[in-house]
Amino acid sequence: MPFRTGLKSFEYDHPDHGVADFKRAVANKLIYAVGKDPAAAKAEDWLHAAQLAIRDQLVERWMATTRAQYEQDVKRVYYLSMEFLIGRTFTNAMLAVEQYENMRLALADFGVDLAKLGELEPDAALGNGGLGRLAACFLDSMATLAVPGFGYGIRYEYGMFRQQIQGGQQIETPDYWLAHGYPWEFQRPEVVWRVRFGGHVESRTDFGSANWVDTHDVLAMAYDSIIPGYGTEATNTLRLWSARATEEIDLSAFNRGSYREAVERKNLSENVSRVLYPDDSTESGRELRLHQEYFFCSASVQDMLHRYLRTHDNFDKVSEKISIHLNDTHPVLAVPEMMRLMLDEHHLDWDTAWGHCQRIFSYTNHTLMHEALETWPVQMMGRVLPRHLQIIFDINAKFMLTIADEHKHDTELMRRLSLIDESGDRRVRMAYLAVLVSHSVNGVSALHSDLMVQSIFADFAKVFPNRFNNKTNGVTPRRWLAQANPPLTALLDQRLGRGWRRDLSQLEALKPMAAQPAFAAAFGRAKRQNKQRLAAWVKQHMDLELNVDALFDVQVKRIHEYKRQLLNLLHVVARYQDILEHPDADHVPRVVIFAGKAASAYAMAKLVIRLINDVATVINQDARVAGKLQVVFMPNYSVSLAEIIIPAADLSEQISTAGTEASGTGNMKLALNGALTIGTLDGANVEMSQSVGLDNIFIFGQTTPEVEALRQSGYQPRSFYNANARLKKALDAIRDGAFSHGEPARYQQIFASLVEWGDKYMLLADFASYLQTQARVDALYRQPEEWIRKAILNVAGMGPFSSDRTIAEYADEIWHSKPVLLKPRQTAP
Ligand code: B1H
Repeated sequence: MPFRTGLKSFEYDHPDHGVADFKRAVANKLIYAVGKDPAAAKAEDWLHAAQLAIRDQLVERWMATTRAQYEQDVKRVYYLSMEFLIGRTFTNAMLAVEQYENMRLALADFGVDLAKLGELEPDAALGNGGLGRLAACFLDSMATLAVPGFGYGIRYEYGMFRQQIQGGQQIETPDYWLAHGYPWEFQRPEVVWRVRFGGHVESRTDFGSANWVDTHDVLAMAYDSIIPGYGTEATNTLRLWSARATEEIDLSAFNRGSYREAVERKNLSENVSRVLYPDDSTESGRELRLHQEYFFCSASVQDMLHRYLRTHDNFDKVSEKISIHLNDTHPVLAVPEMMRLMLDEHHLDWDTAWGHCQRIFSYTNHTLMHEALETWPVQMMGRVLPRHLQIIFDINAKFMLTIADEHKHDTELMRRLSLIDESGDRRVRMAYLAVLVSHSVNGVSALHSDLMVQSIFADFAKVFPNRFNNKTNGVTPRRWLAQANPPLTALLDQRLGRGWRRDLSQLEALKPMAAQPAFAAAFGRAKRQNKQRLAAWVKQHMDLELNVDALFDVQVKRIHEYKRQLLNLLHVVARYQDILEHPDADHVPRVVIFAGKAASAYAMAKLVIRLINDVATVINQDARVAGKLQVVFMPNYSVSLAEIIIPAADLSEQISTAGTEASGTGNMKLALNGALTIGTLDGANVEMSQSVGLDNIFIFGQTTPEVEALRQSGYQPRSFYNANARLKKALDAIRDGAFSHGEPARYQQIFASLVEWGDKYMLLADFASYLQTQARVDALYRQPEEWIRKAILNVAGMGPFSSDRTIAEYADEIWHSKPVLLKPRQTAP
């Protein structure tokens, strides 16, 4: 409840926008908030002061948006995600409120370079890869479209680990991103929810309420960050939960004289939000992870029900006012938690509560890979969340009854659909619970959504045919073009105006310009500037001089066997061997750039990183290929590094085995920045090829049905190895230690996994097609005008891949939410 003061007037300084206003604001922040004498201030102090000055610009809008949401009693959309890969905020916020230039000039008057300050800001890396970055792009688009969207997640103390390369190998070091504080967040010590674990259940009635007692409790404290929309007043909230011990120290232990025990218990509770699990596309299944998932689901659901009940005195309208979107299965515990609160705390009956849940929840599936599908041992869940396990059993019992009824007691079907996997140790299938509760289940590209209903959810699709749909992913053009690529942005603004930032379909107007020599030349100059910026980074951080005339061939993403960095590397090795064999031939110069992290426990992925680095060392030191081939592994791939690499790419490698990459979003970012794609018909590559036209993209390799057929017929990788001399030569060099002098056996496992152990992702089957297509890439690069024309047509075709389009579809077709209406901005509140 607000604190009534009886105040008559309340005046505060509205932040102004001019250069002089910014100078004053930054000076005041430096003195009064940072507490630094300008004579002693370090770059970080100026950054902090400037961030606070920009933050002031957002706060008024934020309050106005929140007020309008209450006044209009809007339907709120809660986006629940274990990951939000935000990256840096400072430049993004300045661009959102169109104050970059004013801030630059203001700081310049103090002798401070804004561009340099921006690079000091640490990334908020609270995510692994595509799934987490998608959540961040969605926050940006929800705000920009004035969707009343709230992100809910975990405020990890340690985000994605930092990757160092030592002796060619990945070393993980902790990312303590909060070391200097995080100026974009507001701690809300008064917004605290009790989250309970363990204990046992008393006085339970079937499908009714129960008493959950003797629990160990942890507190969830809210931290709010402001998410500004672009070109709108609308400003949303990302609320992240931080774990706190229930009592600062356990007084009873303290009084027993066991101070250490008391402190340890506090530490254990607070471990819940300590660290992000660094496993992309694989499920780790650890008990702490279960704690994390429940911790943030419980706090979020309690929080949103509390907000609802502030303005409603019963649950009748709950599904008209609340939509909860599950970003993969990681937040599925929100479902039994919602049921528990409705049954046990608010005493609704089962059918009413379940009905509300079915209207409230929707779910996105992000992967078909078996090892990523979350299941929790019944035994573990019973120990950690006994009440929730009961609720899940009750949900399942009702479901099984209906299936038995409607399908003539088909026990085989019931076994397949059950929320409990009864083979081996019993496990809860979280994806099935998500599908069962949700009124909408979507995949993230057309291909993925088709495969989803044909494979992992085939039985559910028969039972609930109307529940499944597609929402192809997108990326925010604000960060991935306007912010990351200033030279191209300037050119687009000059030719198209500035409207593409909010309506990316306007890029289509570039199509006729692709053939204009003046435009093409300017486009080429912008690309070259970005390549020079990347080369400067590599020079500074890796002491390597890149040939900027070379084709920049880029593969940046998590290191995973299914993404086939090794296929790329086989091409690199074959190319190297070809240059050595034909030294006088006319080779198109290339710089092959890799970046990405391997999950810390994923030995094969780490070995791939080491091989890339070993190959790079050999090739970069070999004078015979100087100027013709260079290989770079850029360490510590992150959102901010992506912003440097992506605008500089000529060629985008999207080469996963068909049917394995759910969508990809890097593919969209690279094409949006004028890279041509070499890729398989996988994920969103399929739709990208339709949008840019097959003449403007390099598609190769087996299609999904071909992959399937080859697998069925008994794939023999060795026959491909024996049949292709270039493939054999490249693989033999790796096996025999050409890149691991002194330790010839180092890469035998890699050879074996491909040639002897079945080559799960069929690199060898696609190698020939990949090499032929790489030769077509070279041929096109010899015709710079044709290359640029196609690059422009790629940018022109990226309109549909804005996350604004994606979010508009979610809002219309899944959430049924309406934008919040905001009064035009006034100077007084
Ligand atoms: C994607 C994940 C993922 N799919 C488990 N699945 C995780 C699975 O910590 N875990 O346990 C973390 C992440 N991430 C990616 O989602 C897909 O591979 C991409 O193809 C897709 O573009 C992206 C966004 O939809």
